[in-house]
Amino acid sequence: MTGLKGALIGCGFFAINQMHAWNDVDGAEIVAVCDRDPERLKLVGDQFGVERRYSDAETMFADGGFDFVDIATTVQSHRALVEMAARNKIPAICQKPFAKTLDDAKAMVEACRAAGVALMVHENFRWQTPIQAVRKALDAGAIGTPFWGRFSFRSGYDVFSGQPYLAEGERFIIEDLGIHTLDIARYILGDVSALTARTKRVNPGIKGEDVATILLDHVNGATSVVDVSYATKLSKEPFPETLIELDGSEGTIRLSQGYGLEITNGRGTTVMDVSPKLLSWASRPWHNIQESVYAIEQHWVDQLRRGAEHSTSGADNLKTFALVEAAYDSAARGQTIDVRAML
Ligand code: NAD
Ligand code: 89Y
Repeated sequence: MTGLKGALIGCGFFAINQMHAWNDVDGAEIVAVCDRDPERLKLVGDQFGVERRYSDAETMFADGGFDFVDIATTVQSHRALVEMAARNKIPAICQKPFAKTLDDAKAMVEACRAAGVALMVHENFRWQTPIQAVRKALDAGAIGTPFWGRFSFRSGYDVFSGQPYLAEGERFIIEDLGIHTLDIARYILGDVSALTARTKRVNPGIKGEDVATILLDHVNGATSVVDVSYATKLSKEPFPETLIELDGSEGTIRLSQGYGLEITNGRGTTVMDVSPKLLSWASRPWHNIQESVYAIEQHWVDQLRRGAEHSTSGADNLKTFALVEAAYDSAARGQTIDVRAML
């Protein structure tokens, strides 16, 4: 079967990972790149040997010649670019955060549904090797029915040097990083009915919140805590690891710093190393994220070829994005938010 041809919009900091991963993916290649910043366009075009280069997405769509688009811009342009893809009947991948508001996100899902094109959000954290290992252990019934969980990301890593815009927005950690942790909580314990959140800004050099503590009521009756911080200075920096604790009717799972997975149940305790692979182009400590970029891109191609729904389809991601909005709303009003009423 011939490979799919893709076009990438947004040649910034994170797109480098996406382009490396596309080189490794079986069944797809990037044939055109687009960025309104000529320096970034040249850098990515030259580094990855892509001849077709555009400063304007409309012109690229008009020229065509590709089967899907990978939108790697920051959130401000997501709605316009996804709707452009839908108008041109081109399946689209959109980076997180999916949209600026839940209403925008719903409109984007509807535009792609009406156009009959696939839409996947690049919500890659659930594709990380350690997270997949936790999902597999649960599916194998290792701890029975989980009734409680904690999904924790606490770090003092300087994310601002690579992504300076993160210091400038009114919103920071929930929208940027907590969005992944909330998605992992949904992936592991299922959809959420209600949410309560508290936030803080500790770092005086940024505008948004850098600490959030979020309590989730899952539809299946489980309770979990999602706690995220970029103001936590530890002797051994854990970036970018998500740590997980799960208690179930028949045992417990602990995913701890250093990618150790411990499962305790009636048969005793097993300890496994669930470290991500260090891909040829990857570098520590980002390799965990980088491997998941490859995994989600391969999933995009495989499901597109089968005509099957993606794990993080636009429709699925509305349920994660609603948690982001609910968290800000809850923190602002000091109230518990009914998440189901938002969807
Ligand atoms: P960036 O600012 O470095 O790059 C964005 C690029 O898009 C810039 O070069 C800009 O010129 C270009 N651009 C913006 N609007 C455009 C438009 N309408 N047409 C053409 N080009 C346009 O940003 P980044 O750090 O690479 O982040 C991009 C996205 O990736 C963000 O949404 C961020 O949250 C996300 N991200 C995801 C992960 C992950 O693990 N999934 C990790 C880091 C960043
Ligand atoms: O932008 C963020 C993301 O999606 O993963 C980590 C990050 O790069 C910084 O928080």
